[in-house]
Amino acid sequence: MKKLSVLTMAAVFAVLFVMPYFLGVSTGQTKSVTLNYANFPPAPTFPCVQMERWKKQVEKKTNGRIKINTFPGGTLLGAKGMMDGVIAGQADIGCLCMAYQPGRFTVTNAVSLPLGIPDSETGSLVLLDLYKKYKPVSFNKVKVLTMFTSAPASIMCKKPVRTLADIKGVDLRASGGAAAILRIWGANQIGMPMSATPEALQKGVVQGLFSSLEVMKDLKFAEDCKFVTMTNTVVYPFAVVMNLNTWKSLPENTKKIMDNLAEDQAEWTGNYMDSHVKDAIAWSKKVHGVEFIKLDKKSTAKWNAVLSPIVEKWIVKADKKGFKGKEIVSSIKTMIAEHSK
Ligand code: 3IO
Repeated sequence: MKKLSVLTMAAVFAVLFVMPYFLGVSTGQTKSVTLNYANFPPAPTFPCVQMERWKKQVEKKTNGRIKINTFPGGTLLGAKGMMDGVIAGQADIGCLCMAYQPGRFTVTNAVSLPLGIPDSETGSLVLLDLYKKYKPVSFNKVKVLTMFTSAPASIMCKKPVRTLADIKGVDLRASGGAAAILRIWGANQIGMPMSATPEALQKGVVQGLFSSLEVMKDLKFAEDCKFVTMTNTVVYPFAVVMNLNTWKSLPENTKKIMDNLAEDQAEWTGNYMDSHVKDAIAWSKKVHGVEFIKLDKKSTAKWNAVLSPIVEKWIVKADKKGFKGKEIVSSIKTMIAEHSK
């Protein structure tokens, strides 16, 4: 009697759990879900490096229940269509630079005001905090997985820019808040995503760009831009977003794993960026003989002094759109002080 019931139980167990396994039928617990993750720049750049890191973390922490297919280089969605592509479900996940649609992401783009964010780690944590504090409506149609920023931007150029007089009329590429800064310095600012910049530089459409310096190595800009002016002025903000239906379809424990990863991922990306900028500077000097032009204290003060109207103007504009411009700026200042300790 006892023997039989053990056998019966073993048979029932086999039918329920073991046989489906051999037949390739998944039970609820072992079912694996594959998600597509789109990114706009080429694979060696930092938005894609952080994408691969996030993929690895999620696959490991979910024991393979979630698989991520990554699409760098705009192969699934491009720079400007990223947000709408994810909303429409053309990709489950997308990494976007908010500077490419400055009117769309008013609150979070405020981290691109000249407020003195010292590095990417600080910028990334400030941006994520800002998002959590204000939960801007511009992200209502997606799930935000993380946010981060570039390192502060400097000028990479085919000719030397040593003074404010040198920059007048030079064709330089930048987007969003960084673009406003170039214009006030007197450059001929040209807007385009980073992914379009290598071709523009090669064709001579632009003489240089204003962004973080790791691209000197990752996109080989050191081959064309033999001069860098170390302005360290403004960061570019990024968001990683997920299609809402995809998010709702995920198991609770997976959602928890992804939520718990948000801040860790922001910090990791900031750290990676900050150390990679140092690598890229050393590499550009050694391999391509790039000259890095440092501005002394007096010049730095001069370059920064002309920027103050930008913040004032942004506050007026944000208020008109119904945001609390002044409060947002002072929140950012407080968050910078907290995170750069
Ligand atoms: C950036 C964008 C794509 C790949 C590498 C990058 N490094 C800094 C940025 C910031 C940015 O979006 C831009 O357009 O300068």
